This record gives sequence, structure tokens and C-alpha cells, in this order.
Amino acid sequence: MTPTLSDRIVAGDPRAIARGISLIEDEAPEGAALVRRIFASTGRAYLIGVTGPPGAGKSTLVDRLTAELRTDGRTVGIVAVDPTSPYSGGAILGDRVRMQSHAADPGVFIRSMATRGHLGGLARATSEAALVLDAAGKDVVLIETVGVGQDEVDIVRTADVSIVTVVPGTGDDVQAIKAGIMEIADIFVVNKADREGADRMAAAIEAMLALQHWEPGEWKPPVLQTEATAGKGIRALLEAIEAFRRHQASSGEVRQRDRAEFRLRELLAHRFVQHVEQRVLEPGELGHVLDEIAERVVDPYTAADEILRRTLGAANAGRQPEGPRARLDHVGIAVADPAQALAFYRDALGLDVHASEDVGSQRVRAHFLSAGSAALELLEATAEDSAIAKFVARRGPGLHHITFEVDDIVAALARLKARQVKLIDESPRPGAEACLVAFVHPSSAHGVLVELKQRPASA
Ligand SMILES: Nc1nc2c(ncn2[C@@H]2O[C@H](COP(=O)(O)OP(=O)(O)OP(=O)(O)O)[C@@H](O)[C@H]2O)c(=O)[nH]1
Ligand SMILES: [Mg+2]
Repeated sequence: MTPTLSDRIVAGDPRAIARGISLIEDEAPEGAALVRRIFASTGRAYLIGVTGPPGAGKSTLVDRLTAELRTDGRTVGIVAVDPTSPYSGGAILGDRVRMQSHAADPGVFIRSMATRGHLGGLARATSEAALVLDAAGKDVVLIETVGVGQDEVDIVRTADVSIVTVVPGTGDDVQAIKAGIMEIADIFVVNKADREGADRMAAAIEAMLALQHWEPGEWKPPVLQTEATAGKGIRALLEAIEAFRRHQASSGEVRQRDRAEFRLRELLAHRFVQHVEQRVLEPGELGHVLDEIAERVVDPYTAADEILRRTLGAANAGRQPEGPRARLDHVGIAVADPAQALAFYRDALGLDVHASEDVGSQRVRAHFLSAGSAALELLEATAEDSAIAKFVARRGPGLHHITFEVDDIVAALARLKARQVKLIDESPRPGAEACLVAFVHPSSAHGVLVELKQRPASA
């Protein structure tokens, strides 16, 4: 058997890792399926987030950290979130070139992610890319991101350790830190320590930290100085990371749980909005509501409450006429020779028989075979005067009917009747497995006998 993509990722295959991250970046359904499959293999990597203003030397720092980690024999995955690059090419090259010293090292995997084009949020895409690297067995995953937007802050906040990088310069930099990423820093790094003003910058951060109250035993972020281009201060940074990791272990702090919460909330919000847009609002309706808010016809709270009310109403109304979605339940095939039919469908196609049942009223025996989310029903006549026996005698074995499951069969029949659909059964009757069933005439169903089925209400 050829190994699946998830198998290959777990085995550390770089091409599979690249493919997996692309699926996630493309928001492909396969990406979600992949995350489901690899998730149990994750949770071992240590995630290091590196953020800071553009050009602070983050990539250089990540490159140097990687070299040190490799010296220690640890494998490294790198996710560089690049704000300026489109889907491919462009500025991505900048980071690639800087990190190319590791290009030939199989213990290092480098990936750039574009900031644009993530419908469901950059933070989720990045965190899932990190999951892929984690599943692939990388000991450490370094995530580089420019600390500008909320997305970037979220990315770093959910890493196991957050490193905020700054450079000596004007007082503006300190203001910038104050404004956003101060709270998320576990370690401050003043890079470009070879430049004028590094000490002043470090002192300014220390002064800010001194304003806060620190409980005994609480982690107070250290302020380190590095010169990434020359590789200076990198060991000390790694030691600070290790110290933080030990502190986390001893204090029982688990970012894993924070990460889980962030992921779940983010995913729920994303799924919910997607559901609202695709299932609740009419096409173009969202734009209309936005116009109304912009024109002050309605306020956003009222608009949101109204959408929420409709969404929850629609969800609760699954059994009402508004929720008519029928699901294909099974395809019924009339067979003349059940043993041969099973030899084909069960043995040759590999479908499992999950039930066989005699339906006395119909004088048939039905064999149900699992076929994905729907099933096959092989119908064998048990008496010569049964409908199936007559069907086979008249037309030979073949497609007999298809069955759709509905939540409310009475409502479904009423809906069909209102549309002048020709019904064989105007009201439901008992069928197999204690279900209620009703047939629609083939003349209204494009030549196919259609059965509707409502499962018994589960106790
Ligand atoms: N003088 C000096 N220059 C440095 C140092 N570290 C990095 N640089 C230089 O600063 C520039 C930017 O470095 P990068 O590592 O690309 O910075 P970055 O933060 O990753 O940049 P973006 O990803 O574009 O935001 C490069 O020219 C580096 O060579 C340092 O310690 N001292
Ligand atoms: Mg960079």
C-alpha cells in the first residue's frame, strides 16, 4: 500500500511536509482532513515565536538560533510569515537567501507563508503549518512574524515562548512596544547591539518592566542584547529560552492549552461565520446589511442580533419546512441471485454487509452494505408475488429505487405535493428498521423510484 500524505509527514518526508502546508495555506478541505489525521502525532515540538518590527533582524536571529540548535543535535522547522510577499516569489526570497545556510540540511525545514489570502485567518494557517512540522518530528519550530497586526500577535502569543525583537533607535520603538506586543514578550531581544543606543534601548525596556508588579516566582522577561549578523549573544538567548521552558515546567504553565483554546475559538468563529454566509443569509444579503450599517439605517448590534436569531432559529428549525435537505441514504438494487450479487458487491468491491433483514410486509430480504456515507440495499424476493419478484421478472435485476433520509417525512410529502409531485404514498407507512417511508412516483423523479425515509426518533 502506498503511504498516505499524513504517514509521509509523520515519517518526516520534506516533500510531504511542503505539500501538507500548501493544502493548509490553500484552505483546501484536504488541509482540514490532514490536520485531523496528524493531530494525534503532534504536541512534542517546542514552538518559539519571534516577532518585532520589519528589518529588526528576526530572520538573521532565527538563522543563528537554528545553527545553535543544530549544534545541539535538535531538528528545526521554520515558518516565516512574510507580510509583503504574494503567494509565491517576491520578498519570500529575502528570507530564503538569509536562511540558505540550512538549505542542504535535512534536519531543517524552512517555509514562508504569505500573509494575504487566508480566509480563515493567518494565525490559524500558521499554527497549522507548525502542527505539520511538529507531526514531522521537528524538535523545535521557529515562527518568525512581523509584529504589526493582531494576527501576528496571536501567532506569537500562542507559541510556547514569545521573543520580541527590537533595535536601537528612536524613542518611537519603545512606544511601539508599549502599544502592542509588550504583554506577550517572554524574552526581549535588543538586536543590532553593535549599533549606537543598544544599552539605552535595553534600559528603556527594563524601566517599563520595572513599572509592573511581579509576583514572587513569576517570570519577568529578561532583556538580552544580540548581534545576530556576528552570532553574538545567541547562546545566551538559547539559555534564556531553556530557562523559560524550565520555569514553565515548574510552574505548570501550559501554552498548549492556551493554543488549544485559541484554535478552537478561532475555528468555531470561522465555521460559524461561514455557516451564516452560506446557509443563513441570501446571496448579496451581507452586502446589503453592511450598506445599512454604513448608512446608519441599522446599528451593528441589532444587525448581529438579528443574524444570530435567524441562525439559531434555522438550526432549531431543522425539522420544519425551512430545513428540507434530504440526504442520500441508500440505493436499492433488485437482485435475482443474492449469492452472486454479494460475491460482486461485498467480495469484489469490498463493501461490508452491515445488516440483513426480512421485511415481511414486502416479502423481501434486504442486505445493507456500507458504501461511504450512504449504503447499498440488495433486495431479494422471498415470495413469487412480491413486488421485487415482479420487478425482476419484468425488467431483470437492476436499480430499483433510491432512498433519501428526511427529518420530517410528513412535511416533506406536503412540500412535494404542493409542487405537484406525483406521490405513490400520500402519507408515510412503516418500513424497515422501524422507519417511516413513502414512495415518490418515478414519473416525477426522472425515471427513478424515490423513497423517502424518516428514522424513528432516538430515545
Ligand atoms: N548591524 C547589524 N545588522 C544586522 C544585525 N542583524 C541583522 N542585521 C541586518 O539587518 C537587516 C535585516 O535583517 P533581517 O534578518 O532580514 O531582518 P527581519 O527582521 O527578518 O526583516 P523582515 O523579515 O523583512 O521584517 C539585514 O541586512 C541584516 O544583515 C545585527 O545584529 N547588526
Ligand atoms: Mg525576516
